[in-house]
Amino acid sequence: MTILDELKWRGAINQQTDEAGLSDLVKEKAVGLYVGIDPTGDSMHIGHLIPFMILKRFQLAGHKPVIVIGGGTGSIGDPSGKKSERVLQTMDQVHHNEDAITAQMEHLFGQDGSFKIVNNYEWLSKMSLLDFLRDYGKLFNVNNMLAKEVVASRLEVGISFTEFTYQILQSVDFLHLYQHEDVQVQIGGADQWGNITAGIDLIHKIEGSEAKAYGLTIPLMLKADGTKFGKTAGGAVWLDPEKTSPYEFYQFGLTKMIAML
Ligand code: 485
Repeated sequence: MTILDELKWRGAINQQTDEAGLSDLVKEKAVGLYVGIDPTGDSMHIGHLIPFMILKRFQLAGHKPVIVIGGGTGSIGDPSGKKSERVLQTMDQVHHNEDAITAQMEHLFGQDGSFKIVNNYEWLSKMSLLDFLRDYGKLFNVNNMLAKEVVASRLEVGISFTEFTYQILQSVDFLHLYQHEDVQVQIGGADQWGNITAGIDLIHKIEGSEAKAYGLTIPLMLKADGTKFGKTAGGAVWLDPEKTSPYEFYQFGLTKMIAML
């Protein structure tokens, strides 16, 4: 049984870009995989935990996880799953949140060096506007970008050019990690499908259509009553014990999640 069979058995896979290709790859070698998170708060919440626990399962199976802290993308704001435009965070807020999330990741993934944490601020902040437009913008077709569910669902209320470009930035990340960190797989929640597939398309355009890059999404978890998992009457269920006590966290219903973890 491969790690992918196990995840399937757990009901932890929503969509895959190439099931057979990825299944062959994980049998062949230790694969580099990544999950990204934007530092929009100073703690992860329970909704983040599941994709990162799945990344951790790959680590335990001998693969090589990379965690991307989105200092660059977090300063823009992912429109995925948002009904209206986000308010920009100050760069001070972004950097403060990066530190808090990085500490939580170290806690989750351990200190043994079998994973890597990188911050996309490092490469995205160095890209000039002309590089962005010439090297990447030219490879994105606006018609395809408009057709992505995330953008299409915002056309009536409107979307700024800033948020519209978000999918390009996340695609540049996947390409960067493919080229420099030996990453071939991106994992995210179901709302990340459009961003992940945009990244694979970019890799294929730049590295050739035979380049082996794959995407896998995890189902959005809903409570039995159909409402969003991870929210209580008081707000989100945080991993920071100062924000949600271990008692409250347990009460929230860890038992409901055990099969997924
Ligand atoms: O290269 C990347 C840069 C940023 C991101 C991913 C890859 C973050 C991503 N765009 C995003 O917004 N993720 C959400 C976040 O940061 O809160 C959530 C997703 C959820 C799951 C979780 O992150 O909404 O589905 O992927 C880990």
